[in-house]
Amino acid sequence: MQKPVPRVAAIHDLSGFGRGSLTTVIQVLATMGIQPCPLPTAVLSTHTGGFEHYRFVDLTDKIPDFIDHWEELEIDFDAIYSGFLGSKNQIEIVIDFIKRFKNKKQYVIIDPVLGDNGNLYDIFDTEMVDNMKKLVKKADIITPNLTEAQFLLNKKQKSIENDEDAKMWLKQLSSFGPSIVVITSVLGYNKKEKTSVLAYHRQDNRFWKVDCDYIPANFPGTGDLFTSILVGSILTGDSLPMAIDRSVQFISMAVRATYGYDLPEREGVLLERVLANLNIPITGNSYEI
Ligand code: PXL
Repeated sequence: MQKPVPRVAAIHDLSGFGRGSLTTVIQVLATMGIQPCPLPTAVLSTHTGGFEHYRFVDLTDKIPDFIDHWEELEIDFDAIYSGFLGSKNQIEIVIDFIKRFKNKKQYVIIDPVLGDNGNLYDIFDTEMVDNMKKLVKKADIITPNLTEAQFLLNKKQKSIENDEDAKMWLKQLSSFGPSIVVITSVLGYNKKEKTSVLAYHRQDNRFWKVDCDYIPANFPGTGDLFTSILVGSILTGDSLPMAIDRSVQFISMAVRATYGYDLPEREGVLLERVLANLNIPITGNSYEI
């Protein structure tokens, strides 16, 4: 019997305060009618973006035993979804997880979290980029931001300025393995006051672009929000451009709902205020390029 509720193995850290990683993944997937099965890679008091002295328990040594238990139970997943991973060992654990739980009707979604705004996060170096490339090869869908795409492709060029560039970057990332590539946070493509999301679906050989208004704010956790909504939308039957539209429209609404308050950006967007809007009808805003 087909499962009444799709099931996702969510391999991310759990950061108690600040919104992002598992707190975001669980809320988004559950609201979209999907069962999130968290496999926490680490537990932190807060995320690392803007908080000092955060407390951190690394669960790398414990995860294999948890995975063994899931295998004993013969749990099958409709998607395997990983995000922030703290070390080479954690990347290897995800690769092993995919090998053991992979089935034909399933999506493997990897958000290759490495950096933002042109830089790698402080805790990462170029060796981590090389390790992430190995994981990306195992994915069906990847969602790097512009910075991550640049590092994965080892590009000197810092942005994507036209359709020709966009198609080249997307195809090059897809040639690593994933049949769907989505690049987020592309600034200055065509119009200065917009940011764009670019996407490629290899089987259909189609390219997509979605623009959204640029808001001068930098809330951590919006990358997790974007990919979680994309996973939820695709698993509930949206096409790729509609899934991207849903993510982009929801995030702009969440940012707008937050921006008017004088709150520290490091606490993330007011997700709980807008969560119920995840399932409202959306307007198509994507263009084929
Ligand atoms: O949102 C990505 C992310 C996830 N987990 C932790 C982080 C970050 C980004 O900074 O610090 C712990």
